[in-house]
Amino acid sequence: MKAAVLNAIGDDKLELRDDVTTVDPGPHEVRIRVRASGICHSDLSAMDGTLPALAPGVVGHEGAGEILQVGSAVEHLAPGDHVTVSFVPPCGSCPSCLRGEPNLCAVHAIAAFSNPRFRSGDTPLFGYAGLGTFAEEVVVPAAGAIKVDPDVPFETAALVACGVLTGVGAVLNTAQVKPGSTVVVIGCGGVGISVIQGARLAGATAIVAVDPVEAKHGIAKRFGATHATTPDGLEEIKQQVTAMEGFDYAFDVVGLPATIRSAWDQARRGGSVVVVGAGKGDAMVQFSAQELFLHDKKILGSFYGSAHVHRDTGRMLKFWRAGLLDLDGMISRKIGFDDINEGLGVLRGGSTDVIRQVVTLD
Ligand code: CXF
Ligand code: ZN
Repeated sequence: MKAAVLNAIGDDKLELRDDVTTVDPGPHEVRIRVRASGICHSDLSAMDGTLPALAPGVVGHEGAGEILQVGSAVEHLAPGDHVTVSFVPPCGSCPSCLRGEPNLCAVHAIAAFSNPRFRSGDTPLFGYAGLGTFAEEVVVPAAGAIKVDPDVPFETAALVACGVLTGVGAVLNTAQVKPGSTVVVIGCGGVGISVIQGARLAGATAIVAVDPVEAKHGIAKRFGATHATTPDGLEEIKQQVTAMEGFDYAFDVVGLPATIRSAWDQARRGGSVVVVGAGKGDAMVQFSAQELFLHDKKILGSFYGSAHVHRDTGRMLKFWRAGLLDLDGMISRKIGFDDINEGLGVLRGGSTDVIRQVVTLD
């Protein structure tokens, strides 16, 4: 089958191969025919070493498709079921799962670092984040396949698997934004736009979108931002919107020390600073010992939108059906397998009008 292979960390291109195979599904695994895969910034972060990944491997972690085969112990899924895939399949019995934090379950996520589920000839290939959705088929733990209604387009479902759960989940689950709040969102890519949509859904009355690319401002407003600015104009808008008190919630959706620090500076005393952006392991952010206590701000990390993937995937799709989340409008480009490198280049270049590109694998 076809798969896009990252041969070495640091490569800026994937090798498009047609000789890749998957392992056979074990008793608790399923084989999925991938039908759509979003291109997420974390795929670039895997390639350039910002986020941990193993090479050689198949990239892509935001996908949806159809079940082809189920392992002998899998009872809740059957061939033909439509599913999204999760990069954190909840095991259901570890301390994180038992305390109601299945997004933090490390059981399958760690196993993925020692179990390559693809091969090319004699070479084992790892699936990025336990997935590898830039391939025609994947084999994943059954707990990481989430059934969706068959009328949901695969492209729409794919977006939920990473960007939408991460962004909307950060608002509804992590921050629990209250109606009437003021919100600032730093970074207007696919996840930032999901945060903006989540804030609108939660009833925020002011949503300020911040992005250095001015062409993103109109896009952000289309998804619910009430104001949009480059970083330079942010102080002035903060003054207008919050009378200089600062925002109730400040979301960093970039993951750089400067943007995380800016989120801190934009939050009011007692407000919440939510770190959604996936930053580097060695990038440090500075806070003074005094401001940490004096400002009483809550710094909240948000991994995978603090989501319960089996609860929240259906919840996001209900919002979509009710017209409360515009998922289809987030798909700016549909491209084929052969265009994956071009799509990665478009994302890397910070293209002005692209929210999400989706690779269709029919
Ligand atoms: C990432 C987090 C690290 C693993 C891959 C996905 N989140 C969003 O893109
Ligand atoms: Zn992602």
